[in-house]
Amino acid sequence: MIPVEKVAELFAFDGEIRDIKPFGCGHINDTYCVYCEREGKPPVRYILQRINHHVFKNVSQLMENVFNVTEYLREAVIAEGGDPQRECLLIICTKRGAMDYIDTEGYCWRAFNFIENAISYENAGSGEHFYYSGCAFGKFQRLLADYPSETLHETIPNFHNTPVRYETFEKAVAENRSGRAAEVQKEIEFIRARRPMMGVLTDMLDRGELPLRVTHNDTKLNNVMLDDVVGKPVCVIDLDTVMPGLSLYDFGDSIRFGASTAAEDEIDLSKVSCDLDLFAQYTKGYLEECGSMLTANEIRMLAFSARLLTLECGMRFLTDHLDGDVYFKIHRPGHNLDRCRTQFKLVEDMEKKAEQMEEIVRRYAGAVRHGEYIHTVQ
Ligand code: ADP
Ligand code: GN1
Ligand code: MG
Repeated sequence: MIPVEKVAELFAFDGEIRDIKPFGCGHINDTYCVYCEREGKPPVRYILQRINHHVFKNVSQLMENVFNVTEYLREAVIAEGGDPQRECLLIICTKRGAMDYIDTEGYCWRAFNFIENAISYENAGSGEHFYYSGCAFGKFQRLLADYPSETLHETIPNFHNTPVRYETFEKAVAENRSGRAAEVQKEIEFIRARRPMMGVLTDMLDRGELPLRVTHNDTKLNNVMLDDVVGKPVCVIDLDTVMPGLSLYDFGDSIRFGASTAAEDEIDLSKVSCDLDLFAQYTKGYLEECGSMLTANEIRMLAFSARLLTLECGMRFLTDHLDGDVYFKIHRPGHNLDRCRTQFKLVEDMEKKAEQMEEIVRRYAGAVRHGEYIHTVQ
């Protein structure tokens, strides 16, 4: 790998680079924090990332999406009286004025402003973080409501097309590249038993029952920065998968990660369940921000989307386990299988709690309709 120090020198950072450290817990890109000292001014930090081009095959299209969306969001934040320095990602160009740098090994590097005085959480804690995360992604949906979705590139085709993900999974079982298929028969059967639910959202989209919107598609709790003092949302990050999609993909994916009582890779499955209070917190925050623009069908499918997106993610982890761990970063043997098992435990729990989840959605959707909760978070 090209030394990160050499790459950092090529970017138009303000000041002298003093330190560079690996940063964050993402499963895809390599992220670094670059510390710079400036004369007569406080030090400044930047985020420098090496994009995983095995995952994102067309990085120039990806960067075009990120540039266009961040510029659009900046205008929208300004129009609402927000602070664009903190509430938007800003691409820091190279000294030659390019948005990214392709190294001699073909890797694409790009840099952003560091969102200061803010934290990206790995778990929902008391629930307040998760409420604010719901506000953040709801606001993201609302601010991008009029963005022309057809102008965005599909950075990963069929990213949340669950039936296509299922085909890829069956191919991985048949090819069995890692030789692990025999050991995971129970998990394979778990997926096959849920075949009928996989096409529900894509079929509704095809029938015109759900609108195509601009969506984030990777709405993990750690992809939103919350203020480190008051906890309120500051900025949505990790915009690599912003594409046309369903609002339900964003809602469901947030719940699968943030409403779990345990980490995504917890080994003790007795600790894993879907916390209904956390589910309620997120639902409340999300609907406060964008509930009034969602259709009745979108609202009706919110609880279902949590089950579907959790199943889909577990299926993706199992596919990668079968393929020999080529997609998600792993930090121990069997890591993807551990992640898959937590997802399936969550799916089972959500199936049991389906009616209560529906009831929670109805409660907060009703509040939106009665005008109690429109855009209360400043
Ligand atoms: P990945 O696609 O690998 O998840 P992310 O873009 O989410 O990469 O970055 C990984 C982590 O780095 C985030 O979860 C967050 O903690 C941190 N991070 C990313 N961008 C910024 C930023 N602009 N300011 C502060 N922290 C950031
Ligand atoms: C990846 O990049 P990160 O860690 O935020 C993945 C998501 C998965 C998630 C599971 C581009 O997200 O789709 O839901 O891991 N991102 C991509 O934790 O595949
Ligand atoms: Mg991320």
